[in-house]
Amino acid sequence: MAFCVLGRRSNLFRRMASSAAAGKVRERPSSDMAAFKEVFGKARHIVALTGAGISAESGIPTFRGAGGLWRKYNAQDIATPGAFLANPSLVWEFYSYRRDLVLSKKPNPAHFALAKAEAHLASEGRRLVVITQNIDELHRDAGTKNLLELHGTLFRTRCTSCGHITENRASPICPSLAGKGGPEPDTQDARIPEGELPRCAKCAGLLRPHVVWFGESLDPDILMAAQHELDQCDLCLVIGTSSVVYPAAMFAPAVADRGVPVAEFNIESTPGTENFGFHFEGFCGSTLPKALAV
Ligand code: BJW
Ligand code: ZN
Repeated sequence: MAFCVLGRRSNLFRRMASSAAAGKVRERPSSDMAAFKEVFGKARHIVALTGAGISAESGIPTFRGAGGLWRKYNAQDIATPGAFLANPSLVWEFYSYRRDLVLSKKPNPAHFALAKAEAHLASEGRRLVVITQNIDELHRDAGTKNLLELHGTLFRTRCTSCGHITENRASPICPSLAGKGGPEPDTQDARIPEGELPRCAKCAGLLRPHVVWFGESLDPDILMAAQHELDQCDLCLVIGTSSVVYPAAMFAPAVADRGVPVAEFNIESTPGTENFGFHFEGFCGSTLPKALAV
């Protein structure tokens, strides 16, 4: 699987390099909604690849761009295995804060548009599946059933000793993290003793959020399932992602590479845009329900 993904990436880079070398000018992506709707009306297997931008209108911060989490926090200090090893208290404060924030938020019209489209298409023997990089579970809350969560979820923990994975929506997740808010950036203080951080009910080991940090591999079963959907799809929607984090960043360009229509919904262009046939600029809470309305 890893070989297949890496192979696709190098093919993509080769294709980009060779068209640049040949001086080929790519057509700008179309923003013709009627043309998109014609493609959507005929598609039988649709993959929607989503990122933090789809939850922005629910009040959940994105990572990059104005107000993004990585503007305030250094990802290396807070979203890597090394960061957790060095200061589990800081990392837990960050995730506890985000759990509490997300628990107070609801899906928005973009999440609901995908869930509604999935149900409608299913009634016609067609398929829509959401592959999300988000860990906020708002797609589930909106009613999406065909869902692959590439980067895990805020509401599962994994034991660093025995590997046991548990659903957990408690707020606070443990008494020592009650009402702490987000950690101050660039601070190493306020260390909660490890014994007072979330612990495993089975073996008392230190728990960690069941999410995928930088430098960690994605769950191979989820990655394989995502690859299967991408291989089968005849339309791909790319919604609210900056398309800079791998392996997700190469999914849609690889689909476009085999001639399948790809439509991007974003408030701005991304490094992926030039590979795609459609680009709808604007808040996806407005553009997506229009695009998927039947
Ligand atoms: C709107 C909107 C509105 C706003 N409407 N739009 C190949 C090349 C180079 C590097 C690598 C590589 N392969 C692997 C790497 C390393 C690394 C990586 O990709 N680094 C890059 C940054 C360069 N990848 C990994 O480490 C991955 N692991 C892996 O590949 O394992 C094998 C391996 C390891 C090491 C080396 C080689 C191979 C794991 C990545 C895990 C990412 N984890 C995070 C944190 C998860 C937990 C958490 O949430 O805390 O996942 S980082 C963060 O970025 C989070 C997101 O899921 C992810 C993507 O962000 P996303 O969703 O795109 O959000 P933003 O904020 O970037 O963009 C929002 C977009 O919305 C913007 O475009 C806005 O314009 C738009 N928007 N409002 C529409 N209303
Ligand atoms: Zn355990």
